[in-house]
Amino acid sequence: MSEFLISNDLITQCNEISAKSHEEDFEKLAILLDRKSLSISDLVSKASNYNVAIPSWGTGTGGTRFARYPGKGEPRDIFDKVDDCSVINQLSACTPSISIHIPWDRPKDPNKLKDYAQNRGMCFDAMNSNTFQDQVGQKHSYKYGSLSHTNLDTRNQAIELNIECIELGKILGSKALTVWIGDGSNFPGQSNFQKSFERYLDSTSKIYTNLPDDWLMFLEHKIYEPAFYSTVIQDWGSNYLAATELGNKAQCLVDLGHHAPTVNIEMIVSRLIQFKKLGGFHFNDSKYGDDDLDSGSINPYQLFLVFNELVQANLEDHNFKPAFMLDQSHNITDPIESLIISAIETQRAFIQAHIVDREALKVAQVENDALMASEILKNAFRTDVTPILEKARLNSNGPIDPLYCYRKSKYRSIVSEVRPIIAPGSSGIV
Ligand code: PSV
Ligand code: MN
Repeated sequence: MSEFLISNDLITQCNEISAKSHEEDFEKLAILLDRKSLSISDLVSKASNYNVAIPSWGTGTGGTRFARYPGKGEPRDIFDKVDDCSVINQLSACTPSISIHIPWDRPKDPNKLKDYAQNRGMCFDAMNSNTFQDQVGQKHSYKYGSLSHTNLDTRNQAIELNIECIELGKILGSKALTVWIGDGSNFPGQSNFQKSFERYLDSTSKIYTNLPDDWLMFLEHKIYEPAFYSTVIQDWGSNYLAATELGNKAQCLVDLGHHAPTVNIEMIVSRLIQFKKLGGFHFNDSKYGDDDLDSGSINPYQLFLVFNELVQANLEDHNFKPAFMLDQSHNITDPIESLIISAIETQRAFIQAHIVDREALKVAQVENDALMASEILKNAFRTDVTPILEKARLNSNGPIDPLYCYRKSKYRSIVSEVRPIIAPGSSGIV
């Protein structure tokens, strides 16, 4: 039995308040979906099977390049982060796994961490290696790069950290390594594009050799930041080339914030799916750059269009199951609230994508009926699937209204009594 941190009695009490309106809304939606020959209970079970991983680093206040304003009761270590993630999972009922970052979350005793997480009903998702920041006492600096650095010793140090992530992940039960590097240049001429890509491929192939057979290696591209002129894995094209060079276990990971503002991300998703190289996602939202805002908070239609591609691909090939993760920075909200709502927003887009009338869409496409095709998509997007998400949570002993229940629990003030206030002043994460 998992030891949850929000009492079941509180969830039951909260649910009593909204039970009647939930049932009424559910009935109404069932009728509406039935008219479209869709079964609401099928959609509820799809929502129940939906999972998105929580980034351990998202549980603390993120901050910007300029400042970080720590919140009350911030997690002190990976164990507190596991606690917060378990609250997110208990209240969203769709986030049972944690993606951790090394060395930020390096456990002294990985077996103890695994048991602790299991006890909270959590498991470990992809491991992440941080070679974009120097740590105290580190021998070689990553100021001028890591896996693509001109110096062999620096590259080897970065390779070693990735191998350490794999070894730790094996104990924790993880099955994937996500590699994102900050390597790049700030000035034209500063680096030789071709040679730095060659060095990156050489380093990643050494990591790849250490990957267990049942693991995947996710490569994450990013257009800029911290490098502002060029990055080594700048775009999905470079990512695809690298993943293809490495082999089948290497897959591309799409972080929604890592593209130029006007790029058609859903089309990139489709291309990578077509060539069997889409391995995973980092969901977030943005208006200008890698803003790391809450998923679905700025452009929910784009999120839906991405899921439209994912769901279509999964209907065509049931084995297609990319890894879903959130990757956000919470600067002005309680990270637990943001992560609950964001997880649910991705689940919402997933269910809305299942409402798309695929047969009608096919006909509209063949007949070049552009307006009808667009209406079919908008029709699904406009459908309020909230009662389906509520029912999926209810079926897992979760709350109908997670935000209300979280605030009623006073979890943040309770933990802030034992978690000391962190001094402000530093800048935030990348
Ligand atoms: C980089 O911006 C990134 O998206 C990568 O996934 C990192 O691992 C994460 O953010 C945390 O900084
Ligand atoms: Mn990311």
